[in-house]
Amino acid sequence: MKYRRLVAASGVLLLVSACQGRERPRGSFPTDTGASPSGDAASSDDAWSGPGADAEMWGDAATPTDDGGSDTGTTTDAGTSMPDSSAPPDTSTSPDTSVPTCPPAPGALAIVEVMVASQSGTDRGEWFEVVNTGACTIDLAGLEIGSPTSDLTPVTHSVTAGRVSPGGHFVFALSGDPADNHDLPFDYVYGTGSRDDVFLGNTGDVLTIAYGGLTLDRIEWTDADFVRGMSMTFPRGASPADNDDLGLWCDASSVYSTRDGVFYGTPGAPNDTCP
Ligand SMILES: [Ca+2]
Repeated sequence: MKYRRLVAASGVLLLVSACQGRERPRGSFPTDTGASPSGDAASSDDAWSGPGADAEMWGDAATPTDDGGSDTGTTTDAGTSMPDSSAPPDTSTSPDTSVPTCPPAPGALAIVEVMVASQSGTDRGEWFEVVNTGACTIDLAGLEIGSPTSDLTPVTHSVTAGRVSPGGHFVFALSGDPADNHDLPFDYVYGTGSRDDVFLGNTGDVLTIAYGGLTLDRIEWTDADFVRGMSMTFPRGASPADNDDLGLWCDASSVYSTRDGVFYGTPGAPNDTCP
């Protein structure tokens, strides 16, 4: 399916609070009632909602396991193509701290894959992937992941550590537990296991990555824009600068896990192509 209603944009001022000042609603945690991985899109929101507020820091949840980058990527800016399958695989297992880094910057980091809902019920199998489209290894510390609750309360997580080399893919996971994320290969965990986590809403939501108050990329979807168990995928070979072109996105076709279901996507690897 195409994602004509998705929105990706850069260069937009992010109007969300820093983690220290964040307030979260307390309330219900709706149960998903949507379709199976082979069926229709999800029909309910898994984001928390309700009145009240509770501030909580997020940094302790970060568990980087891999720098996720590839030192062999060939892209140099957002206007070039994503790495394709002919590129050498990402074999990095730990950050090389001797490599000079750049901070996240507009045009150098793009959201290219999003698993809004991996399954029905309480779902902690959500994840998303970014690609470094610049020429410099990016130090992801300080990157802010943002997604509001269903009542539009801002929720952010400030990334504590992580590096992604030029052309490299980097996977942010809600959960680092293989039983929750279906054996997902990931680079960083942004969830804490609490209801205050950043959740990707199933009835429609927005995901942003920002740095220094500037939004670097933004993806918006509705319940009609994804299939449960399949990531929304920006196709390999297309320019991330074109991820505003909603017709270019599609459902992933590669299977990355069969643990407790069948899950489609290419976490940490070049994306599938689209029909
Ligand atoms: Ca991928």
